[in-house]
Amino acid sequence: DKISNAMQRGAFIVFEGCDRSGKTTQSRLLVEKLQANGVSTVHLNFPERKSSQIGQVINSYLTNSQDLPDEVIHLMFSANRWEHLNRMRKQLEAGTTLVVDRYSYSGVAYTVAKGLDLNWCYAPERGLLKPDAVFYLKTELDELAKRGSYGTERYEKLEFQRKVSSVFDCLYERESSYWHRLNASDKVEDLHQQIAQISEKLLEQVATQPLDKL
Ligand code: T5A
Ligand code: NA
Repeated sequence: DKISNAMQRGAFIVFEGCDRSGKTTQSRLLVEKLQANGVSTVHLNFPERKSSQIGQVINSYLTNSQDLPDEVIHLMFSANRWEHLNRMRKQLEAGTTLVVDRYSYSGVAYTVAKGLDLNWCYAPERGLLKPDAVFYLKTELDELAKRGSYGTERYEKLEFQRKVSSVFDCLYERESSYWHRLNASDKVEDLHQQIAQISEKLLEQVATQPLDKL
C-alpha cells in the first residue's frame, strides 16, 4: 500500500578486507550494476579524506606526514564516520542505497592490530548505523602482495597486514549473521556476480526494515 511504499529505504552495504583485497574494484562494480538497474545508489569510502578537517588530518597521518598517538587517530577515524552519519541516514531513508568502501570494522581491525583492546576500539562505533551486509574479501596475504609492492602509506607492511587479517577473521566469526566472506582470489567478474546476486536479494529484504545501530 501507499504507506509502506513511502517507507521503502535503501540498503547499507559495506566492503571490508585487507589492503589490496579488491574493495574499491568491487564496490565500484556494484554501484555501476545497481545504477544500471535503476536503483538509486551512492558510493562512499572511509576514511573520507577530503571534505573535512578531520579527513585532512587522517590523510596526513596515513601519508606519514603527521604522527599522532594510536588512541587519537583511532578516535579521528571514528569521528570521520560520525561526521557523515546524518547524511547517510537521510539518504537511506529517502530510498538511496549506500555502497561503502571500508567502515567501522576497518577502524577496529587496524587499531587492534597495534595492540589496543578490542572493546575499547569498538566503543566509539556504537550508535553508528549498522550495515545490512558486509562483504569481507579475504585471501592469502602473499596473493595480495603479488598485486604490486606495498606503497609508502603507514599500514602497507606485510607483518601488520597479517595482524589486521586475523582481527577481520575474529569479527567475521562474531558478526557472521550479516557478513559474507568471499574469496578475494576469485576473478573480478566472478566475485562481482556473487556480490550482485546477494545485493539484489538484500534490496528487497531490507526495504521495509528499520535501520539498526552498531
Ligand atoms: N583505516 C581505515 C584505519 O586505520 N581506520 C579506519 O577507520 C579506516 C576506515 C586507508 C587506510 O586507512 C586504514 C586502512 C587503510 O590502511 P584506503 O584508502 O581504503 O584505506 O586504502 P586504499 O589504498 O585505497 O585501498 P586498498 O589498498 O585497501 O585496496 P582495495 O580497495 O582493497 O583494492 P583495489 O580494488 O584497489 O585493488 C587492488 C589491486 O588489485 C587488483 C586491482 O586491479 C588493483 O590493482 N585486483 C585484483 N587482482 C586480481 N584478482 C582480483 N579479484 C582483483 N581485484 C582487484
Ligand atoms: Na581502496
